[in-house]
Amino acid sequence: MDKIRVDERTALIVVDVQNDFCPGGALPVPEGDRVVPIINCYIDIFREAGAPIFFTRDWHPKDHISFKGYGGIWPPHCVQNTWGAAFHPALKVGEEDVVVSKGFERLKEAYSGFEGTDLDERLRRLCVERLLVGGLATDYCVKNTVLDGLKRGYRVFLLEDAVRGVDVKVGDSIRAVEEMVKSGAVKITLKDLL
Ligand code: VGL
Ligand code: ZN
Repeated sequence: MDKIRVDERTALIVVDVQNDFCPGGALPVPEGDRVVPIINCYIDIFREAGAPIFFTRDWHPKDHISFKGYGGIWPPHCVQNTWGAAFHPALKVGEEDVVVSKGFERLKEAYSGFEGTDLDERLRRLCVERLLVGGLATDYCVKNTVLDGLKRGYRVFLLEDAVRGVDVKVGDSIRAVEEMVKSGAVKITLKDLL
C-alpha cells in the first residue's frame, strides 16, 4: 500500500480516550491505556503537518439512558465534569485541538462521534477528505465513528495499533474490524505514514 502523507485535508480523530475507559475506570477497556503512547505519536505527526486533530469524548448526564438502572447495559461512566470523563492524563490534547462531546442528552445514546454533534460540519469547513481514527472502544465508539465517516463520504483509515475493544462477547472487536473493512475502511499502523 502507498504511504499516507498527512496534510491539512487529513484529520486525526481520537475517540474517547478517557479515564473511565482505561484500567481503574468505571468501564475499563482491557489495555485501554496502551493506546495513549501510540496516539501521541500520531498527534506529533499531525501537529508537525499542521493537520487538524479532533478528540471525541463520551459526556453523559448522571442518569443517562445507557446506564444500568436507567434502561441501559453499562455501568455509569464518563459523567460530565468528573474524573472518569476527563481525558487520560498523558494524552497530548492541545489548545488548538477540537473537543467533540457526545451522548450528553439523557435519552439519547451516541456511540458515533458524528451523532448529535457538529463534527461533520467542522470537518467540511476545513475541507477534510480523509480521517484517521483511533481510540476506544474498537467495537463501540470507534466502529460507529468509522462507519458514519464512511457513510458521509470520507476516506477512513482505522489505526490498528491505536485501538482496543471491550469484547462484551468474545470476538466482538475482531468482528467490528471486519465490518469496518467490509464497509470500506483501510487498516493502517504508524509505519504506513510518510
Ligand atoms: C463506549 C460503551 C459505552 C465507547 C461508550 O466509547 O466505545 N462504549 N459508551
Ligand atoms: Zn457511554
